[in-house]
Amino acid sequence: MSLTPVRRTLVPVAASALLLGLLAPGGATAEPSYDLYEITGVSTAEEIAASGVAIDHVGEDSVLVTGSVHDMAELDDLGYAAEPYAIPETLANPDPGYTTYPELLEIVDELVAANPDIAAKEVYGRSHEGQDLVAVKISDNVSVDEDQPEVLFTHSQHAREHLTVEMAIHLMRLFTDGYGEDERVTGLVDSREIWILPNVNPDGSEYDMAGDTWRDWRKNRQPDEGSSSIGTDLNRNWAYNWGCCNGSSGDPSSITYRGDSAESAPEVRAVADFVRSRVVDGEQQITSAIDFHTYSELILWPYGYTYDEVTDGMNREEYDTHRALGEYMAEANGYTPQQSSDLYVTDGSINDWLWADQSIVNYTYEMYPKSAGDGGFYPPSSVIERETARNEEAVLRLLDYADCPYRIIGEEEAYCS
Ligand code: 0X9
Ligand code: CA
Ligand code: ZN
Repeated sequence: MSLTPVRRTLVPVAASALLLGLLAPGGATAEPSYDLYEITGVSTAEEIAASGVAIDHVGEDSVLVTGSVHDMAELDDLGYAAEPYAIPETLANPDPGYTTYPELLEIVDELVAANPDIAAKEVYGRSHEGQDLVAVKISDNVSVDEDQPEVLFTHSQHAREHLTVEMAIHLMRLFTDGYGEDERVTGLVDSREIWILPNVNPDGSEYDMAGDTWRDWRKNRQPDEGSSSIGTDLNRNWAYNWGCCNGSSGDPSSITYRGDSAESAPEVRAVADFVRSRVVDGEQQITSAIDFHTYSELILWPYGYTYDEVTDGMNREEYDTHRALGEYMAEANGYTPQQSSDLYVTDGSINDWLWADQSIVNYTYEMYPKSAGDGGFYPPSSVIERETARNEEAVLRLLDYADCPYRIIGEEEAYCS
């Protein structure tokens, strides 16, 4: 992984903050604003992540972070000099090639109407602002809860990671268009029950797209009691080892704020309830999952809260299964496979909860691009088709193994009989 930022058409920093819509008119901010910074001369993000900033990218000798002025002061105290980093001006405006939430809901309704035998929509909850949270089930006999291995795809926990919503749309079309056309896809749709949650943070996405410029928003849009700050980082709000290990912030103004308590974000509670609802006769039906993020082109597996491979609730075979399947998928899409804590420690992430609480073999995909110079969180929409199609084979490999992920290390007898 190397960081070679393309410093073409950089805009002055103050102007860039304005361009990104981070400063309110007159400079008064109702809530803290977050800016992009680069810290050079470091190659690990440990201490930096623990300070409460969000790590955007870990390069060979520099780290890109998003945080508030307050976060930066804390980093300064720790001895890290962060320099403002401006994204190319051409990438600062919302790109209409990305799908808005209302457009997504329309696409889902059309897709379900066109494929009523294999696709169904379920409203599994409401966002903080009251929007429908939707899941799409794809399987044969879709209206029946058959005894088939289930696979979960979650998208867009982080608002600004819009490419992940496009990934969901691509997958929904792959499974419905491919049904009856492509033998492998047909077999998988017939033998598995696929759940796609195409945008688990619609309030955040809408907010990020609603200005004249992208707003670089990460969290949901839930206010915090006793603070003027808005937003909980959904991927720090899950109910396993919540807030345990310096991998999140307790400060509501932080971009990695973990929330008041585990599952305090309605969006997290709703997904967690949905996953719990898939326990039938005491058995979790979902065997495997991917949570899509951007960016850096990585495939990450649990745990994120510790560097240990084998620890509480993760034995050697279980770890080796995660690694082997992660590496097998990475062969298909060219991403870098690693344990998530190798990137930096997080606590309260979906990965750790899905594994520790629900025994679901699961991954975070950090999609395109590899580096900030190719657009960071905001690559042009011209890359959508290529970068979503790129993950088809990797996703199909997960589905192939969904009957028993432990098969990949030859342990199906011990784990799946
Ligand atoms: O920090 C996150 O939540 C994810 N990265 S992102 O840039 N999309 O925000 C990574 C989550 C994976 N877990 C760990 N790296 N521990
Ligand atoms: Ca079925
Ligand atoms: Zn993310």
